[in-house]
Amino acid sequence: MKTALITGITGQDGSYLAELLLEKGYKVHGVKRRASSFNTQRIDHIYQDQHQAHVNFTLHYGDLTDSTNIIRIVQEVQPDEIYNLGAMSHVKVSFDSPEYVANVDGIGTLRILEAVRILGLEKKTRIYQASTSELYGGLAENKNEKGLYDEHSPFYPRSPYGAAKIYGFWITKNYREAYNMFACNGILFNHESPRRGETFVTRKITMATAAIALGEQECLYLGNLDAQRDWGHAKDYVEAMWRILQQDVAEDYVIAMGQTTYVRDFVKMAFAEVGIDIEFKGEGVNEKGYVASCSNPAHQIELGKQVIAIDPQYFRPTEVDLLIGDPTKSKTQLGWVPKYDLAGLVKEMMASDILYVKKEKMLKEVRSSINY
Ligand code: NDP
Ligand code: GDR
Repeated sequence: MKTALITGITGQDGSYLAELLLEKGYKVHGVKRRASSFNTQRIDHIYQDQHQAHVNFTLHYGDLTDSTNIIRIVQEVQPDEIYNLGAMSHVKVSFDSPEYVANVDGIGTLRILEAVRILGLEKKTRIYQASTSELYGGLAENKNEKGLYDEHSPFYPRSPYGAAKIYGFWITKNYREAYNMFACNGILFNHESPRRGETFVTRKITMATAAIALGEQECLYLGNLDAQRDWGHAKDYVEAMWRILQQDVAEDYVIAMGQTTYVRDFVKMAFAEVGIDIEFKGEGVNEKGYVASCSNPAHQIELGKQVIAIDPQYFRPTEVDLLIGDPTKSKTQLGWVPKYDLAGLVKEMMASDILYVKKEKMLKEVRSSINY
């Protein structure tokens, strides 16, 4: 039975990866941060009573900014595999807390690598580092001959998040070369799911679409609708992470769908799931007041009502305009085959958020009917 340690286990990817590894018979340990309110919603369904006879899922309090804590956890767990998914992962927020993001996403990666080295586990422990398509920065001239970003494309990060992650990328590669450690980067393009954080654009859109369709919200405020992203499903992407660590040789891999979509088209796809056609109107894309209107009134929306508006607070000081990855290496070398396409992803996210909004609506009604 293999033992895995996952940092960022309470996040979107951590939760799916924990499920996958438990299915494969691993003992799974996760690092969770102490918070003043519950932060384990995504993994509560797999939590086990620690008093049971056979416990194969254990959580440890910890933080990637705390070296001694990381060393102690690695020593206690003696993992065969570490998946370093913990990060301050929001690109826009990284402009507000650049030093913190450098500490967690950059130096945090070093702390994991050093813990393994200090404890003499270089031969035993394989390390997966959660690298990102944000490293490329979306520069058109850096794409390959197919017009995609691959493992050889140059990097040009466009945010404090990207800059911190580029340190994580190179220090992982350096420890592989310097100390012969099995340490790999997965350069993952955007991946989403019903468990995606509510402030990332896809989830923000699916939650708001459900709320608007059910009469619980008037309007959805977004930033740059002209950005293009290569979106996949997080369930497929955690499978790729695992495959990367099962290879004979440690290497870096791009994980992507190879197709890119405008944010505005994601909006249209989400609204189409609830039978609403969105028509975008307006001259400049990024001007305040740029409108989208509903031309096919379903549910409680009247014809022509503005349901999308631009709010410049969501623009980034420097933006990554277009991302599209080349999954050739991961498909041929890892045998990775994604099960979801974008349409399936949007369908699943919408179905889940409709249910979520309905539940919240019911709870609100019940609460307001109770006389405390
Ligand atoms: P999430 O934001 O959903 O999860 C991030 C996780 O990191 C959470 O468990 C969070 O804990 C934890 N975390 C944050 N700060 C710290 C810290 N100081 N110490 C320890 N843990 C911390 O991200 P995803 O699951 O979407 O992404 C997983 C990883 O993959 C991240 O490193 C991200 O940067 C990277 N990535 C993600 C992509 C995507 O499209 N999803 C694409 C490419 C890379 P808490 O729950 O307490 O906040
Ligand atoms: P991204 O994801 O920055 O690509 O990083 P996000 O969903 O935040 O943004 C995607 C694009 O949508 C545009 N956008 C908006 N974004 C947000 N969050 N909110 C809005 O209202 C909005 N309106 C338009 C953005 O400008 C951007 O162009 C994600 C994270 O998971 C990173 O951790 C990961 O490394 C990368 O994906 C790959």
